[in-house]
Amino acid sequence: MLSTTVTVIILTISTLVNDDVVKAQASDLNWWKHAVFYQIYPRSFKDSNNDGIGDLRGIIETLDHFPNLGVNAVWLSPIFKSPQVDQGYDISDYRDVDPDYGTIEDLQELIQEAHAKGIRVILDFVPNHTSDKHQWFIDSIKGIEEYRDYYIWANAKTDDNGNRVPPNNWISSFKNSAWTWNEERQQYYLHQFASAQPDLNYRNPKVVEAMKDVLRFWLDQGIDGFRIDAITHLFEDKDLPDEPKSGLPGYNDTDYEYLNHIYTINLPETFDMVYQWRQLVDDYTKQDGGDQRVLMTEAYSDVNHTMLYYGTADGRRLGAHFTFNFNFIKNIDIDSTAYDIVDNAINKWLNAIPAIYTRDFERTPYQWDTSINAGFNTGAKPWLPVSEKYLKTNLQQEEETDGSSHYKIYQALVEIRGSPTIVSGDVEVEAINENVILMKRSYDQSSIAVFFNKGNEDVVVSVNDYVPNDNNIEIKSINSLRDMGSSIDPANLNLDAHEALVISF
Ligand SMILES: [Ca+2]
Ligand SMILES: [Ca+2]
Repeated sequence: MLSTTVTVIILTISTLVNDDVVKAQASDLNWWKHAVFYQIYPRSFKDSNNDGIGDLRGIIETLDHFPNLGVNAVWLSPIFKSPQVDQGYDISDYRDVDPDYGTIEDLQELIQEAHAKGIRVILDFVPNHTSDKHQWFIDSIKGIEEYRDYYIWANAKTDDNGNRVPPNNWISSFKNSAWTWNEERQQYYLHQFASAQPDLNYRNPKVVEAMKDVLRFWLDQGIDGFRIDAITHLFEDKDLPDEPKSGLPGYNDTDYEYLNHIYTINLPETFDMVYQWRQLVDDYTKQDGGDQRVLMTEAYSDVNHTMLYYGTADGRRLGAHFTFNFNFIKNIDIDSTAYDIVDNAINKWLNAIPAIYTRDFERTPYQWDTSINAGFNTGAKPWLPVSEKYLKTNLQQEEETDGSSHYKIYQALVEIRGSPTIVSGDVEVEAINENVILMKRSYDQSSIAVFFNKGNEDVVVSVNDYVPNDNNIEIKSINSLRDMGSSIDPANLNLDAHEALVISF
């Protein structure tokens, strides 16, 4: 786990030209290049009114946690009004906060208080689909002129037996047909996700404008940017052609993987829309002044497509400020060798562009301290059970312990990440052997290197080519038995199983 943390932190550092550091100090247009982002899952973070569900006031109460940790920006998973069919990614009102989380006034207060503490606030933007409870969809079903073409409606086809069938073979990411019949409208509507999440029709200029208005609405509330959800699915081929079979073994015709999604993901129009949104936030920043508002995209795509989300290859049009790198998750697993990790995940990415990447794996309530329900609330049954480990594993314990803790290691990593060597240094990534990975950054006579042994056995390696005899251990993983401030012997570096070290020289 810790070695993962080390990798992620070090790789989050942009390969900035040196001038950027100077510029960043003079102007906050570049703040996002150096910031550490923290994803908050509001439902599980802190429950202020003891109803079992984390909420915005809970986040307000705990804001000091972030500067203490070294975090400068928080991204909130969706907090908008939603029937919660898909964890809030099914939005029934883009301009209001779900009562589970509080009110729009709470959000305004959260933004103000966060800004006062130097923390930026990023909201989730879910443009591909609304909830089927959104008024737009209700009016679209009724055929009300303004909203009739807000969604992707198509007539049924008839099979050889005279049965009604969907207009094509497209499959939802959540399995089965991507089309659901609507009795009232007597047509099918498209949903690339759940049937309760009808896809918006971005070929309708009214939809494009309405969603741009949503972005402006939140910018007017003072937020610092958006993380755009499920962007790859925005546009579909307007002629609705059948998709070819993928030929992948082990899937049947109800599985998403059964088809090769050439007509439903990464269409050129989708990239164009991201460029339009980037123009919108840039124009807003220019007109309103203040710091750069940012766009981040989530795109489960190959590197070439992912790069297009940053902008056109000729650089004439800009896209997202950064895109999450899912190669860390998709291209490697626990059995990957150091060579696999360097080749498949790190270099593929560094050869393109590095970006900030965070991800939470746990949705159970946050473990603050040893009080009831780990301090998530004052005793009401939380919406998900609190981990039984909380008496031993909680923030307070990790902060107050005299020994090492993941919290302290994370803090130290965030701090070292701000050093000029890490911010501006040249980067070198090597697999020393099957299990040992080296990442090194050098800038102006100083270097910082990270070694970690991902293997289950201890190992001895020679790293003379990378590290001089005169070196200092700055940070060590929680399992490491070394003394802080001691040095390693580069001719004979003995790394325990899963040991990770950050060394300066
Ligand atoms: Ca609550
Ligand atoms: Ca779509």
